[in-house]
Amino acid sequence: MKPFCRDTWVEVDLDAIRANVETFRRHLPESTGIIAVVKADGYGHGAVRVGEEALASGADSLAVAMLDEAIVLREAGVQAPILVLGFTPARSVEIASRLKVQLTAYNSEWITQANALLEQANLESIGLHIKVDTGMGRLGVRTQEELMQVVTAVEQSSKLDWSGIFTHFACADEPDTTHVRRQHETFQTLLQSLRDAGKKLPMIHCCNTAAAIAFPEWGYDSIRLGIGLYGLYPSPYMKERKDVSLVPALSLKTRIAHVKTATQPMTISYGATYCAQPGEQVATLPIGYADGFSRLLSNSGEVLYNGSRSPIIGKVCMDQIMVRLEQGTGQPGDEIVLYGKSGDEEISLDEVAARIGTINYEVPCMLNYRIPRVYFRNQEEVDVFHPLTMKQVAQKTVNN
Ligand code: UAH
Repeated sequence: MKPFCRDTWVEVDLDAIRANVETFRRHLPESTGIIAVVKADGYGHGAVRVGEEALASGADSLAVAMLDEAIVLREAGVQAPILVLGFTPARSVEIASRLKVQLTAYNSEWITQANALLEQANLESIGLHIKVDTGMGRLGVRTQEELMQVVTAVEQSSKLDWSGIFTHFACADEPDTTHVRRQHETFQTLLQSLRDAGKKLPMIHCCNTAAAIAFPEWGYDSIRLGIGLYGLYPSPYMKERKDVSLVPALSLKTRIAHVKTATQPMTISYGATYCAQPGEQVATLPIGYADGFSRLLSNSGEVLYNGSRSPIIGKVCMDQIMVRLEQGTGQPGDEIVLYGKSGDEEISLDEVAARIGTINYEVPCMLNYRIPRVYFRNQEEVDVFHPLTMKQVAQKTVNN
């Protein structure tokens, strides 16, 4: 049975994930580990499959933004260490304990409350990573006093193990390194204050993809590899630097649903913002903004048909778009590449991001549960997961 009915799908190249982990492995000092960041369902690529591939390729552990994402990984059978990078309500520590998931902390009241809940329920202790805010202004302790308070609270608790300390950079992907260097210095000063107070430091980590590329010497015990895992650069500037060569893992494809040739002026889509002229061949494709294909691509984006570009005409609808096939030979069922390569042409996620005025991170994250993820290794399909039906519909080979 065909694993999904509508012919619109994401392809994820697991060999690209592997190659990207190996690239960072070579780029970093040997003593620096890799935490593969698979939050937001692996930046839209599928957290379980990508996480498994990253671990099999040399990553040591996984990180997600919220505990619910860690639950999904555990339920799928992932046994590697998982760290939640974001806020977890204290009431959920019992789940973290049962699933052996590490949490992030930055507040001594939270630590006391979490410890009490674990003691009451007589549960196993959990690992905590202390988050330090050195200039992101998001989560974390900011001063030596706050840090010492939190460390003391963790040390005094019977059910919380101090497993890590980390910070997150705001501007590591920019040519001006003033801000990132200042953040790193603040981090170093705070770490030193702990050493001076006689504390034995746990795992230290601060680099995201951009910092890992630009400052591999700041790797400490581990980096947190997000966007680079997926073969994307954190910014156009980071791409231009050419420090590492990454392989994009994701393509988005569909098949033509309907083809018509205008015999007289023919308006296209809501608002009739485009008028096809006689002779123009118009193809309707089954994807729309409800799939996470941005409406900002209306009358602006392009797709690839047989290796050449075709413009999106008219407004992107909820479930469909129309394109003008310049070759004029399209048939229902013909494959169209929305993101990715066709022949010598490529529509990169960077290109799409630039067109809609965002960053490449957002483009795959927008692709949602309506689109099945098809996984490839050695150019062969090895797995399909359809989030809409929550079904793992096919599994051929998973391990090399
Ligand atoms: C705390 C934290 C994040 O929120 C994200 C990442 C990964 O960033 P990149 O995708 O830029 O590598 C790491 N850490």
